[in-house]
Amino acid sequence: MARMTATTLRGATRPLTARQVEAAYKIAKERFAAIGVDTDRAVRAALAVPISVQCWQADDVRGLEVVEGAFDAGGLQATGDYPGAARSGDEIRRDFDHAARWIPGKVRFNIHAMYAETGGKRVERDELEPAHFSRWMDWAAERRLGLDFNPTCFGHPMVMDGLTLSSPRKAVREFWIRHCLACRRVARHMARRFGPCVTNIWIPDGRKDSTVDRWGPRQRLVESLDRVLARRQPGVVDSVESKLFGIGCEDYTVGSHEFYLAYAATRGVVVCFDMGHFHPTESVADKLSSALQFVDRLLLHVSRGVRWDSDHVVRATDEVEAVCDEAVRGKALGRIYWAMDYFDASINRVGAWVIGARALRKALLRAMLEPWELHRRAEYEGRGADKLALLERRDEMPLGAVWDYACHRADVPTGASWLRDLASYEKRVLSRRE
Ligand code: RNT
Ligand code: ZN
Repeated sequence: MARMTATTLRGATRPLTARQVEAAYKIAKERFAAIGVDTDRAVRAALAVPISVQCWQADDVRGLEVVEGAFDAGGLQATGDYPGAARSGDEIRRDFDHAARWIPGKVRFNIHAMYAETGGKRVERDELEPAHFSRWMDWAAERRLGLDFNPTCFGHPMVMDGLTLSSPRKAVREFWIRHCLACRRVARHMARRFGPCVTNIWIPDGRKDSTVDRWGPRQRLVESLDRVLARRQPGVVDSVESKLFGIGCEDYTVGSHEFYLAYAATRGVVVCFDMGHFHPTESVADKLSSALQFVDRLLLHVSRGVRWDSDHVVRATDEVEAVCDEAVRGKALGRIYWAMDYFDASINRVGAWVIGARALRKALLRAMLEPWELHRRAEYEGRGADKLALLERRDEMPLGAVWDYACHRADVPTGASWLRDLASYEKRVLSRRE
């Protein structure tokens, strides 16, 4: 039995030859062409969508700051104790260099203020400067990666009574305003070097139980955000992210969905939808065609909540496929920033990155292979049965062959063949970390 398993795994991770990939693609291409879909175009378009990969998957959102004591993580919880978490910027970069070889298409890298490298010196968050991120920038320049950057308004002693920008204490609010302003200066610097830098503000502010003042914190948050965003910074793509609840903030989240959607629409900034930040039965996909009537652009934090905002590794689930479908159907790709946001400490973390990025890319490709006009016509002509049958048909089309071809074109391994390399990286590098 054990031998059987080993043999099967070896089969599953055997790389396809170029010949095999191309032969299967040729057939797939014809089948898609018959329903009016140009697979070459879809592959090109799917590989061109930038996906921003989150640095915080590498180290369970610990960050690199020189700090004393432990702080409340602001409701973020990486669970699991799989060995190999990165312990320094160098280790995160090394891990990502490895992961990047298995991720097809255009990628960016997403860092947080808490990943400042200050040479062992303690630097307060409101005093951060571009120089504290120069190692990230030099690395990104060498790899030709774009960079995104976020203020870190959690995991810090200035989070008082669970509040930051909405705190009733002036000193607390001012500290976080200064932090966000400092981050926008860093982002501006990054934008100068690498082009537009998405700078997303998420705060943990909320209350655990039976909140009686739901107004004050929201009024203060409007004022604080207005101060942070008063002056546009060239190249900085400002964005605000809502949440439904957090651990310890079950009753009230200051920055709710309605709050930020209205804020973004009235202030002309980008709104971020994190797929784990809504009620589990709520469709994030359905929000695209509503929000984009009123805001110019969206940031999507692609995540996978399991029962709660658990930040599981992204897979090509129905929800992710639906979001991609909606983006493509609405011809809205140029108005959406794609970023991944999860952190799983219970599996190989490099693998976690690769699985999520490949799954999202595959879902984008799938969306681009939809014969949408055909489906739409059935809908408008009242042929409901045709529409359902055609949608069912979609899953019978050879997406896998086109996906393999896309990987092959992007010069990354097909199928699960990268798992062999992952095992060797784990053995040589990750398992040696304490
Ligand atoms: C938290 C938000 C936020 C963070 C990252 C680290 O619930 O999703 O985006 O996950 O910024
Ligand atoms: Zn998020």
